[in-house]
Parts: sequence; structure tokens; C-alpha cells
Amino acid sequence: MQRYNPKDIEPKWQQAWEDQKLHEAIDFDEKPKFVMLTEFPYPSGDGLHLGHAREYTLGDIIARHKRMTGHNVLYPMGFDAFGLPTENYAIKNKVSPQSATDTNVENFIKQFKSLGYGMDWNRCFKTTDPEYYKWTQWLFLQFYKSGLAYQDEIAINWCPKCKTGLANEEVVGGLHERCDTPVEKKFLKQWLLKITKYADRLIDGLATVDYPSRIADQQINWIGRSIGAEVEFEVPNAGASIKVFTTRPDTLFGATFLVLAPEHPLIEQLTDVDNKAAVEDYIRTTAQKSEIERQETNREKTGVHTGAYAINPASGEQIPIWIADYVLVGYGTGAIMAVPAHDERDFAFAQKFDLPITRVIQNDAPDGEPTAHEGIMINSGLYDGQKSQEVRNTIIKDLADQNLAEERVNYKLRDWIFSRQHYWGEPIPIIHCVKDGPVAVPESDLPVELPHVERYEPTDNGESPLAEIADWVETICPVCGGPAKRETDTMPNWAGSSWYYLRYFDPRNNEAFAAENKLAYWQNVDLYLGGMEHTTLHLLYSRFWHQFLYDQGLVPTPEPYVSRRGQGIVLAADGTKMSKSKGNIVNPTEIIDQGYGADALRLAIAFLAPYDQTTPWSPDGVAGTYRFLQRTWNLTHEVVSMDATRDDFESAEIEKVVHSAIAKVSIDLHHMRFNTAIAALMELSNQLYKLQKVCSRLQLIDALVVMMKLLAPFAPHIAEELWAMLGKEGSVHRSEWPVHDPELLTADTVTVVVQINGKVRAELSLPSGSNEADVVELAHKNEKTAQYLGDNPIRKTIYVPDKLVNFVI
Ligand code: ANZ
Repeated sequence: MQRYNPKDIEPKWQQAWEDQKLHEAIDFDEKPKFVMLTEFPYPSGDGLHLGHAREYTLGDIIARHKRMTGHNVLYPMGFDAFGLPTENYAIKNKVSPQSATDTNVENFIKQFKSLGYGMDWNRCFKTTDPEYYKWTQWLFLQFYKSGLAYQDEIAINWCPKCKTGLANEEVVGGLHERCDTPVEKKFLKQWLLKITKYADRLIDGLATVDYPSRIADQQINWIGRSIGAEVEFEVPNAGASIKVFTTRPDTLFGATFLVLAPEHPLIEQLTDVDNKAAVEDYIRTTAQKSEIERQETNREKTGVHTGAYAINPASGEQIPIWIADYVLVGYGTGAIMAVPAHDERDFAFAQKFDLPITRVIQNDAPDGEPTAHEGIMINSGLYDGQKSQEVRNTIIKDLADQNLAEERVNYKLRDWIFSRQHYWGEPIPIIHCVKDGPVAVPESDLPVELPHVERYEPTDNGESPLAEIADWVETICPVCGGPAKRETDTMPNWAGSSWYYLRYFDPRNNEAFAAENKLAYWQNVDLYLGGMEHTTLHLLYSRFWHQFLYDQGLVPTPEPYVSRRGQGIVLAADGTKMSKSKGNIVNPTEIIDQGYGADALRLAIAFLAPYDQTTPWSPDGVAGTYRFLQRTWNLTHEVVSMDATRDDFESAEIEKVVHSAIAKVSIDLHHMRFNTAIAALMELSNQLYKLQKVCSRLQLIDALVVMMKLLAPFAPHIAEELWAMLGKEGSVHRSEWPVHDPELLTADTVTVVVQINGKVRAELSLPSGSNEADVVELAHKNEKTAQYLGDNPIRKTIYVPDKLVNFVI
């Protein structure tokens, strides 16, 4: 018998699939479309790593399964090639970013193909292709023409190592997320995109898509919508007034002092001569502190009294005005009313400086501890005895009548800083004319191509290296024909990825970023699999671009991704992060070359753990999945060469075994439970081995034919090889996904009773040992149950395995 040797079969089938155009998506096909998207990689010099392999393997399993369930699947791949990683790689290796990109992309594609991914390579592009970035620039101009791209001179986050400005989203804990260098503040004229205009839409749109709640919550928290009020405090002696932003106007009577950010513009005017030296000293010390230090919550509070007093508009009392660095200048009004009885930071501050603490809400919390909880108002004049939630609104209305307050919604989200002072990015298609100011490059002149240069290292002066190329910079104004200069800043690497999925729908179009009829057919992404770390960067940015395009009538759907899932990280075997410096990186190509092959590797990756769990790599896993494939290979060979006279003996058992495997694998794939689906396939293989003795050859062949279909999405090469060996024509990947016959599961079927408030309302016939989530879902969707449930929210679900579901409403 021929031995299982992946090297003999994998390259052969990869070539055959390409020849048969198996993975090409067909525009306007009658079958329902399914767009499976995985995040496209940076083509770094290190090639594909195991983290990539997890994402793309899982994407490929879903794409292959969807093809077999009758979908016109688009599973595309491209390269996100602009940006710092490629530029740094090129500088280090003394090559141009263009040629580094080409070499790396070639290597990536080879790796992709060796893993057997069924991607549509006809639609592949790099974000650095001029034919692609022409449209990135065109889209930027749509923002510009709508007033959503604008220039401003602002203090931005600057990475001194990478010598570039950064978006807020790129700064994590005060460090540049790419190189962990502490960021500095720098005043620079910048291009910004007005993402804040979409703050509400970006939150509200989440209700219309299927994202895991932790991803949705992370976006909501990042946008940070807070509904509150601005309240005005008079400062009679200075003839001034101070506005504060508060989310808790109900606590106004408890505001016993005000605190200004050290950068607040009114400080000079308010400071008493006696306190001047101390105040100036405090402002100077704060200026030396980094953002990280200032934002640490558990730090000892510091501050200084201005010497001035304001009037609490509710109680009429005089309260002191302090300065402290825990109040940030960039949020709200840069001033707060401090309510030490109900806010922890204010409490710590009041204790340190011996300021009065007045409790205004009575609840379960003991006296002498700050409590933010709701309760009944006390020490609040007319409002005493009312509920704090209710007073929150009424007090603002009452103060608004005297022009002392107004409702206000604030966001943490800031406009997106869109300029980078780097070479390797899309040139921003703007021309600065002495006479006409900034002018859009005419569409017919797009793309503004990145010129080839000798030196592309970033500079220290805050200008991109493009500024040094005089004959590129000097140009004429498209409006007046007079002398003008090109914008020399480039776009951030997040630009090209903000719309790339749309280009896969029509990748070679030269007249539009994508044709309307192709957009109408493919619509949007059905499932987007990617890393959790992109939630408030790429995922948020691309939703913003898409919503804007929708408003412009350029795309047919309001959201880009119908559903999103995040795969977990693969750690090194010892549970630490894989890193080059530790030398613990696992290279997928090496595993294939060691003789395990792509199929065993794909299975090991999917079998590792539930897909969304961060998990250590198990080096023994591939040996295990390889053995499983080898057993399946041997079994098939044995069955095919069996004596045909055996065909008189039969066993009814085999059908049950096969159909329960169909049921299990199908349900597991539906819920992306790849690891348990593989366990079911292993179990099936074991059962068939045992049944060999009691079944006919034909029965075994039929069973193996079904098994190959079930195995095909996971281990596509061996499934294809054995499919042919079993005498089947065509490709297993073009065959139909099997459907289980519930009758055949009868021996193992149990009746689960569905109750509502303890009364029996329906019965379900299900395979025994069904998963709780599936049973509850089925019970909930059941027609009879639905009738009784109506719109009532379910307060509690009681579940007894294989017996009962009881909904309490
Ligand atoms: C009085 C108060 C009483 C507050 C209370 C909270 C609890 P979010 O939800 O993040 O919007 N605040 C306002 N501007 C600030 C600034 N520039 N720097 C630091 N803190 C600031 O938080 C809004 C709350 O944070 C506001 O409501 C204000 O404190 C504080 F029991 O006002 B609050």
C-alpha cells in the first residue's frame, strides 16, 4: 500500500485547483453570495507566521464549507503594504520599499498557496499599487469636498523614534503601539478626518450588526459618548464665569469646590496675587509630567488653590477654585465641579487638602466613603426626597431657565489625525497655491504617484522626505495656473485598509473604485475574521469610511461587515508571546516541510482550542493530526482493495455513525466550533475502523465518501486525493455538503420538553447529548414556544440536559 506522504499530493492538488479555477468567485452568479474576509497582511520580511495561519486557515475552512453549501463564495486576499513596517524593513536591509514589498509579497503568496488556501488570486492587489491608491486618493478627495478632511495646527502625538505624528488610536498607555516609544507632544499643521461627526452613527450602527459584545463594547467605550450638562459657575470678584462638564448634575448641591486643568485659559485672570508663585510653580511641574503619569488614577493627588471663589448656582454657596492635573484640558470644558461625596478622585483630593465633603444622595453606601450609586436626594433644597435619576434631568431644566446650564453630549473620540511625515504612504492629493490656498488635485490627474527617491529616511524637522524633492513639490495650481506646491505629507497605513474589501468586488476597475452593479451584487462582507487588537483602529476607521460612502450614495449598505469574529492569539508553547528575540517563533512553512504537510498543520491549528481563545501552540498537535490523517488514508486504501464478495454482509450501525457525524460537524461549523468538529471526524474514523469487520465494502465506501466531504474544508488535499481513490468524479470541493437524516439518529434521540413558566408548551426531538446553547436556541425558535413567549423578555432559563428547557417570563 502506498504510504501517506503529503508532499506527493499537496502541490499536485494545489495546481489542479488553480487550473480548474476552483476558487474564483463569479460576479453576478445566481447562487447566494458569501463574502468571507480575513484581514490582509503586511508583507513583512518575516513571512507568514502562525497567527496569520490561524486566521487564514479558519477563514478557509468557512469559505470551503460555504462553497459546498451552495454559495458563490468570495475569499480574497491582498496586501496592506504601505506604512512603517515595510519602510523600517527597507531602511534596515538597504533596499527600496517598492522592491522589498515585491519580494515579500511573492514569498507570502507562495506560503499562502502551500497551505492550500482557496483564495481568489485573480482579485489580489497591494495597497501600494498606483492603480489601487489612485482610488484611496479619490476617496480622500470625497472627504475633502464634503468638508470632512481639513487642516489644523494642533498639538499631536509625535513618536520621536519613528519621527512621525500618530493618531490617538495608535497611542496605547502613552506609548506608540508599534515600537513602544513614549510619545511626545508636537505642534504641527495636520490633515484630520472628521470621524467625530460619525460618533453617534458608529455607536448606533453596532446594534444592526453581529459583533461579539466585547468588540462592540470596546468601540463604544473608545467613542465614549457621555450625556450630561454644562453648568456655569459665576466668579463675582473676577467678573468671570467658569463652565464645567458633568454627567451628574443631580450632585450639584454637593459640589464643594471647582477644579481647573493646569492649562485652563482663565487661570491667569483668576489667580490671587498671594497665590501667584505657587500656581506658576504648579503649572511648570505639570508641564514636565507625561500624559501617562497624569492619567494614573491611584497616584497621590496634587493641586493648588487659585485664591479665587465661585458661586454654586444651586446652593448659592461660595466654593474655592483649585487647579489640579487630574483634570484634563482636552476633555469637556477643562474644568470640573468637584463632588467629593460621590466621586472617588474628588474625594481623595478633598481629603488631602481638607476640603468640605457634603453628601447629597442617600443610599446603601456607608457615610465617609464616596458613592456614585443612585439613591434619594438629601441636602439638596427643593429636590430633597426625590430620586437621583429623576433630579438629573429636572435640575438642568430648572437651571437652563436661568441660562446657567444646558444639556450636553461629550465624546472621548477625537478627529483622526491623518498626516504622516513619512515617504512610504499614499501622497495626500492636495496642492497648496499661494493665491488659492489648498486645492484638490483634479480627478483626471490621479493617482499622484509617489516619486522614486534616493533617500527616504524620516527627517527630524517634522517634514516628510518628499519635501526635499523640489521638482516633485513645485507644481502649478489647477485653479489659477500659478506657482504652487504639492502636499508632502502622506496618508497613514490605515488609509488603504479603510476600504480594501470593496476593491475585491471589482479589483481592476479603472473608472471607479468599484462598479455600481458589482457593489450591488456583493454588497458587503458577510463574515470578517481578524485580530482583537484592531477593534479601535482599522475596524473603527473602516466603519467610518463605509458610513461616509453610504451617505454619499457610493455603497449600497450602511455597514461594511455583517458579522465580525476575533480569533485568539497563538502563544509559544511555554505560554509566552512568540517573538524573534526569544527565538520561539513557529514557522508554518517549516512544519509543512518537515513532512507533516499542510493538511495536518491546518487540522492542528483548528484543533488547538476554541477559535477565539488565546492559546499556546502545542508542538505535539501536528504529530497527532498527522496520525489521524494517516489512519484515514490507510483505512481508505484497505477498504478500496477489499474483497468484493464481502458485499453480502451488512450492518445498520454504520449509517447511524455517519449521520450523527454529519449532524455534529454541520452544527459545529455553524457555530465556528472547529475543534469539536475535528474531534467528531476523529471519532468517525475510529468507528469506521471498528465497523470494517461487520460492514460490506460498499457500505464502507459510501461512509468514506461522506467522510471526505466532511473532511474537505479542514484537510482539502487528502480529502480530494481519497475522494478520487474512492472512485468519485470531479472535485470533492464542488460536491454538495451532506445533510443528516434525523430518522437515523433515533436510537440516540431524546425528547426535550419545553416549558414556559413551568407549563409544557412544546416538545423537541433531538440527538442526545446536544449542546445546551443549541437546545435553548431551538426551544426559543420553536413555533409553538414563540407563540406563548410573544414579546416577553426571558428572565431566566432553566436547563436539564436531554430533558427540559424552562423559560421563566
Ligand atoms: C461631577 C460629578 C459627580 C462627576 C459625580 C462624576 C461623578 P465621563 O463619563 O468620562 O464623560 N470630568 C469632566 N471633565 C473632565 C476633565 N476635563 N478631566 C477630568 N475629569 C472630568 O466623565 C464625566 C465626569 O468626569 C464629569 O462628571 C466630571 O465629574 C469629570 F458623582 O461631575 B463629574
